[in-house]
Amino acid sequence: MHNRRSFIKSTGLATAITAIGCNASTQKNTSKIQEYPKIISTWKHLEDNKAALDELLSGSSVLDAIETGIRMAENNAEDLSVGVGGLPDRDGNITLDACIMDSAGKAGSVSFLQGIRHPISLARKVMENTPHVMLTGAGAQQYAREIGFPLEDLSTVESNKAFAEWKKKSIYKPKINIENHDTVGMLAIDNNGNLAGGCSTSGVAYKMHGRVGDSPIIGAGLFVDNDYGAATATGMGELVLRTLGSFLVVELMRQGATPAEACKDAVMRIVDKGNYQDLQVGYVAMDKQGNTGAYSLVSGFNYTETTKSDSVILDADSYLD
Ligand code: SD4
Repeated sequence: MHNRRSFIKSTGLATAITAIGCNASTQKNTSKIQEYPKIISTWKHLEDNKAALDELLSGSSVLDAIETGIRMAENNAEDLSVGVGGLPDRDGNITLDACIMDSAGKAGSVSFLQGIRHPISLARKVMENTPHVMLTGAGAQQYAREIGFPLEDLSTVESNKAFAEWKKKSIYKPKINIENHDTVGMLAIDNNGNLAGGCSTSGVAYKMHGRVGDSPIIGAGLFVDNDYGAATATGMGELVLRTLGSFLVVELMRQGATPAEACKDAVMRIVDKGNYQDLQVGYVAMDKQGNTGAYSLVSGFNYTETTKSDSVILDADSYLD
């Protein structure tokens, strides 16, 4: 299980896919300069990472790169846990959560948002154009409408079909490696070593109406401290919320842990508290030098790392097989 990595060919990337010679679990948090710029994201987001990297390479800011990459994931109707085509709650409503953080430590977030295609962009507007960090529900939608975001039906044939199928039995037992994954948490570092991050999701499928997970909560689904590093989470949000996981990962890096060690320690914090049976949580992290790492509760979590020379999907080490 340990040190397992898989390299999956990207059809969407012009760059050749090659194995990089470092291992997430053995990277050291040293001053070694990694290849800049770099994008890392939860799950298989090759094309979204590439969009983010291209944005950076065109001269845009690291925050623009994050917004661009995540907007691409939100637009992808085949991704059943982000944006358009996201799986609904148990009443059939698609409700979206997202947050964003920049290099200056500013943060913006929206939660329990309906009918808005790009929650990440709205989170950025909250961060940049309001005195607040977080808007939720009808208020978030009202703000989106006021600043010109269109109201849209985000359901698709696929998401409606999946919901109709689920309603036949209405059993709520989230299986995150199987039906609820693809939530995008993305971290980026630019040529100057500046970090930014974002996270966007439709949340756990068939949740209670009004349920909000970790993804829009600063410190839970995402945390960026430009002096030390950044982290983002995926999986069963309740476990991440109870341990303020992404803040914990960054704090552990601040205390000297490598990204991989910090992700592992944050997962072990969940294990120590118990009540994690049959649930998944995965963390990815990047330090100020661009070193990266990941760890998950259960095997099956993978993440995507993209530089100018490589784009690879990596299997995270895990506590349970
Ligand atoms: C949530 N953390 O709403 C999200 C779900 C997720 O991949 O990450 N799915 O709890």
